[in-house]
Parts: sequence; C-alpha cells; structure tokens
Amino acid sequence: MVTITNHMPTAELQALDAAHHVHPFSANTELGREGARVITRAKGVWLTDSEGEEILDGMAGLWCVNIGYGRDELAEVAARQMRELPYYNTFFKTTHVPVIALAQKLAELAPGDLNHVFFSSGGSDANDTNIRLVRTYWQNKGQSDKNIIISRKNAYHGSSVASSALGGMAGMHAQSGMIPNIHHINQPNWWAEGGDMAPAEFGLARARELEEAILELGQDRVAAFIAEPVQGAGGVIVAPDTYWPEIQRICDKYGILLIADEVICGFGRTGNWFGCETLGIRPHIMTVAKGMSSGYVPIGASIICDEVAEVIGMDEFNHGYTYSGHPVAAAVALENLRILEEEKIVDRVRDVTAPYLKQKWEALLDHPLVGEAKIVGMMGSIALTPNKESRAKFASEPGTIGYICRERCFKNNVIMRHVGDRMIISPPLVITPDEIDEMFVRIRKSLDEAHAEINERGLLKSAA
Ligand code: PXG
Repeated sequence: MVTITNHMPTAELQALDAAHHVHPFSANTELGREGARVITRAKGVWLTDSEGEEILDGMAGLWCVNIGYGRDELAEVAARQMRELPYYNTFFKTTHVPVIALAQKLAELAPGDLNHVFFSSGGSDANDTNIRLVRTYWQNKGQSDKNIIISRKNAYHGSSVASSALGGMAGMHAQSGMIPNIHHINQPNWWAEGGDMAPAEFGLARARELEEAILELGQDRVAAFIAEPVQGAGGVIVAPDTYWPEIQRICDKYGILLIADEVICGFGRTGNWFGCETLGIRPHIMTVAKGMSSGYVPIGASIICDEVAEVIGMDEFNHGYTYSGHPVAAAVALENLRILEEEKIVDRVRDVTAPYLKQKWEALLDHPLVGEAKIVGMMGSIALTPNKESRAKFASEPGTIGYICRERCFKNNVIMRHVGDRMIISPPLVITPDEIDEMFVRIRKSLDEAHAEINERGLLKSAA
C-alpha cells in the first residue's frame, strides 16, 4: 500500500512542494521561497498543520466543508462503493444505483420544478454544461441566434476557459481571453460603487442594467442571465434588497433563462437549502458543487427545470464528462445530504448559528478599520476602510491592507480570507456558538494587530 507520510520535516515537505507542485491562484516562485503551510489532519472546524498547530477554519476549506471535517460515515460509504462498483459511466444506455438515488434526492431538495440533474466533477464544468445547455435549448426551439449569456463583473463562475469567460474576473480574462457571446453588466456592490445613491436606489439601477443590456443586444439574441445569489469569491457581495425582485421581473418579462450559480450558496450556506430560496429567485437552472459533498469528493451538477429538460431531450445532447455521475462521488454526496438533513444542520444554521454569527459579525463595525459588515447565513464580509463616513478606499494598491490582515489571521490560527480590501468568512455549517466565540477572539486580535501595523507603516491613508 502507498503510504503518504506525515512524518517528514516541514521544511522537506515544503521543498518538495516547491519543486514539483504548481499551486492554483498563486505566484509559485514566491510561494516556493516562502513555503506553503502543510495541512495534515482535520476534525470538525479544526485543521492541524505539520507543526501541530491547530487552526480554526473560518472558510470551510474553499467554502465547501459544510458538515465539517472528519465524518467517518462518508469514508465508509466511499470504501463500500469502491468495492461494489468503483466506476461505471452513464453514457451508452447505462445507469447505476448511486447516480439514480442522488439525482432523485437533488430533485426532491431543489425548489420548484428543478427536477433533472446533469452531473459534473465541480462547479466550473457544471457552468460549461450550462453554456451548452442554454444554447442548445434555444437551438432546439428554432432560435439559434439567442445565444448571448449575460453575467456580471466580479462574478466567479469557475476557472475553465469557458466558465471564467462567463465569470467577471478581469485578471482571468487577461490570461486566457474570452469566448464569444458573453456580456457583462455591473455588480450590485453598493459599498464600492454606490456613490451618492441610497442602497435601494442603487440596487434598482444595477438590476435595470440587465434590462438595458437585453434591449441593446436584442431580446432575440439574449439566451440567459447567470448570477450567484450572493457573490462569493468576489468578496461576499450582498445585493441591496431591491435588486433580486427587479432581476426576476426582468427575466420574466423578456423570457430569458435565469441560472442561479449556487456553488457556494447551495446546501445550507445562506440558511436555506439554496440561496435562491433565501433571496426569492426562481431559476430555470442551478449550478451546484462544493457543499453537495461537503468537499469530501469532487462532484457538481446542473439542476434543470422540467421545461428546459424537455426541450433538451428532443435531440441528442452532445455533452458529457467521463466522471459525470461518478458512483463513488454520488454515494458520498448522498451520505453528506443524509447528514445535512437528518441532523437538521440547515435548520440549526437558520435558527441558531447564523443569527448568533450575524450579531457578532455586525458588532465588528465598532472596529476602527471596519466600514461595512455584510452577512447572509454563514457567509460574511467586512470592508476595511481608512474612513467609514466617506466609504474611502485606501491609498495603497488595492488588496495591500486586506493581505496584511489575512497574514495576521493566518499567524493567529484562524482562516479568514481577503478579497481586495474586504475580509470574508464562510465557516463549516456545524460551527458551534463556543467555536464562533473563539473565532472572534482570533479575528479581533488579528484586526487589532493589522490596524497597528497599518498605522506604523503609514498606510492608514485614503485614496485621493
Ligand atoms: N461557481 C461559483 C459561484 C464558485 O464559487 C465555481 C463556480 C467553480 O467551481 P469549481 O468546483 O470548478 O472550483 C466556484 C468556485 C475563492 C475560490 O478563492 C472560490 C472558488 C473556487 C476557488 C477559489 O474564493 N469557487
């Protein structure tokens, strides 16, 4: 049996990592010099590193470990499924029991008539599926020119070339270019972009950019609008209350498909099973991944409404991945959903933990660096600012202050990430009130240290 050793000295592991492993979203040469932190074990909300440090994971891995680390049930289900049927595909007139059971379960959990599931290995490839799905849908209806998908700047829809084009991350576009017929409108980020408008007015104005885009591009050209109910990787941007009802009105009025990218928001993160329930949206398609298996195995899906599935079914759908509906991934996801449901984890988030977290999160507004505190369920963000009243940005390069704060958190053994100069959290849904208290001791300490450092380095200056 291959042994993956945890017993090498940290420096040796780091040297091997630097020599052979290319990290995602990293400047690898610099990271190699510094050495990556080696995570060796995890249980509940706690990670352990190769030095024996215990770290409170305020990000649930990458927003995915909803049921927490170390649930043996999932390991056992995986082992059993590997023995029984480790792999078979669902391409050529075949199917298998785990994929049937999981599709049925997802149809039951998903709202409305989202009753049909196309599987992928994660969120990026599920969004690639969605691009082909919506274009095929309109082709099958005899409207092949209806192929433009509208998305938003600063959206994250994945890292494949197509899904990153769908997303609105300028840095990703710069490295791989765009694919045709994707159009971006502005995001509903009031703190950074609201100017003198009140939030409600700004929310309406940003939603109406969708209508303006449809009218400009032509109703006969626009296939779909895609959005995260709450933007995650963009910095946990919560739209003003006026935004989503207006988006829904516009999608209904012009008959364009609405895709809710629930890769982060799904499976309890917002305090309901899906973010579209929290925000009152009725999508035709939902993208899911992450919390569907709590990250224990890679799996994602597009969950499709009756009408879209029917139109797609009219002809051959030329699409599929080797691991679509992988039996081991499906079995593990199903066990994860059983735990979420039977242990009433989503209910507890809604009724107990999220309200508690919200109260502590919003209390951070008393900190001199914190200008805005936003939170929906178990995903929150704070905007760091040198001047709360004017919502000023820092004079330093965007992200400098956020990075200082993140480094302090990392040293203090709490994972809180930065996106530019916003700090974000998204802890495992099973975090307890006591663990939340501990997380805030570490967060406050880190914010205080960051504040002192920023002061000392003369960085507490507003941009002109
Ligand atoms: N949609 C959304 C809304 C996501 O958040 C994807 C699609 C892509 O999923 P996969 O499984 O292909 O990664 C995501 C992923 C970050 C970060 O730094 C966020 C994600 C991935 C990696 C990093 O916040 N979200």
